Formats: sequence, structure tokens, C-alpha cells
Amino acid sequence: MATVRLDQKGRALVRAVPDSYANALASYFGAGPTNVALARSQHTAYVSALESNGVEVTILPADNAHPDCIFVEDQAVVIDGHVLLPVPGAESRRGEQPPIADFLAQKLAGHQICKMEPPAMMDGGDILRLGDIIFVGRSTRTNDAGIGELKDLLDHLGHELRIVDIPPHALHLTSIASTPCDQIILAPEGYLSPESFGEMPEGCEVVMMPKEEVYGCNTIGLPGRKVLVADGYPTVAKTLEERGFETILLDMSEIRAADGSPTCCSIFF
Ligand code: CIR
Repeated sequence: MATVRLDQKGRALVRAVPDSYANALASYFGAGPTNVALARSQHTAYVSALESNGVEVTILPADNAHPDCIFVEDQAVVIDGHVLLPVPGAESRRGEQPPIADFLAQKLAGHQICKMEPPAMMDGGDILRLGDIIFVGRSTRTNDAGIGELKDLLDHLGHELRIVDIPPHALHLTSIASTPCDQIILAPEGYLSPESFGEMPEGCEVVMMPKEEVYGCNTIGLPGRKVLVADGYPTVAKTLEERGFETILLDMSEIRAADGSPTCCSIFF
């Protein structure tokens, strides 16, 4: 979701679940995956939900040397004719990037590739787009040097960048917020406030959810007012349905166990 508008969401890159998935990093939502077979079936259902709602999905093979490799969102940011390849904030995850970069370079020939260099670091999971405003989370994975490189790119593209400070009890911006459509940001009490995002453009709003439903705040909005939502977050689902969205519920328990959310498993391009 993070960096393309709704109308640009025709294709997604995902990556299969590796045998090593039980060793994925987990410090926030989860205590670590315990059932790789279940993770695979949930991931397959996730891909099917995208496909049956009109998204063309490419599945890259799993990389057993990188237990977190399914969380492709962190590895590349596709934005208006550019592919930003960040330096992922977790050192153990930096080797996941080359096949993703190769795939995007091939599929998006003509896009400009911008490669970040250390000490700058950033996870794609810290980027959220609402229309032409880009929000970046300042987090344990995304530092000021990384934000500075993103700002240089966005200045060039004429997009506004707003920084959102991520509280210590959250991993990323997209772990706790999403844009189910180009006018709404969903965010949880106890983590963020409407003010975290600055003044909203006309017609846009920050919709706050109870803090117990923080995980449910990560949704994938698709054309036709359809939204993929993790199962088990009734206020999130009801709020979206009351606003005229059709919610498609996904069992994400083994993805959540490794701190991953729906958007984390895709790069839309
Ligand atoms: C990690 O800690 O990096 C993974 N276990 C979870 C990454 C989730 N990605 C995301 O929020 N974009």
C-alpha cells in the first residue's frame, strides 16, 4: 500500500514463506511464528484475496537465509517513476533486497533507481502515502539521514513530506496506520493522534481506532471501495463498513507473530 495511490494498485510483488520463517524477528505484536505450514496457508489466502480483487501478483521464491523475507514492503519504495532502495534498518534483513531490486528494475524499466547508502537507513514500512502527501515514520528502523534522502527525492517530485514520530512500543508507521482509501488514515489511540499527521487536506480525515485494535489499523485498500482487513478487529471492520467499504477479512495470526501486517507482505507497483 504504502506509496502508491489507489488507482496505481494493479500489480503486487510478494515473496513466499521460507522454511526458516520461525526465526523471523518479533518484538512487538508477536512472540515469533510457531507454525510455518499455517503461515504458508495464510500467505496463500492473502495472495488469493489480492488476485480475486484484481491485483496481478508475482511471487518471488523464498530465501531461507532470510527468515523475514516475506515482508517485502520494507525493501523498496515505488513512487511516481522512481524506485527507492533503502538501507533496511535491521542488518539481518539487508540481504533480502537484491532479488527484489532486480525484479523491479526489470518490470519498471524507465523508472529511476535511487539507492540509499549507510549511515542512512529506512524501512519501506515507515512510508505511508495519502494523495500527494508522504508520511515517514521516524523509528528504530528509519533515521534522520534516511528521511533526508527521502526528502531530496520528494522535493524533486514535488511531494510534501511529513515526519511522524513512532512511539517505542511500535515497529513502523505502517504497523500502526494505513490509508484504506486516498482520503482516510486509520490510526490507533495510545500510539498516534490526529495531530501526528498534521493538518489534513480538505475532504481527508484521520479516523482513530481503540488501541487494542492497533494491529487492525493496517489495511490494504483496493479499487472499488474494497479493503483487506485482518480478522479479529471488529471496530476497524465496522468503521470501514459504515463508510461504505466492503471488508475482506484475512487470518493473519502467523504473519502477526513475526510483527508483519497485511501491507508488509506486498510491494504495489
Ligand atoms: C521485522 O522485524 O523486520 C519483521 N519481523 C517484520 C517486518 C514488518 N514489516 C512492516 O511492518 N513493513
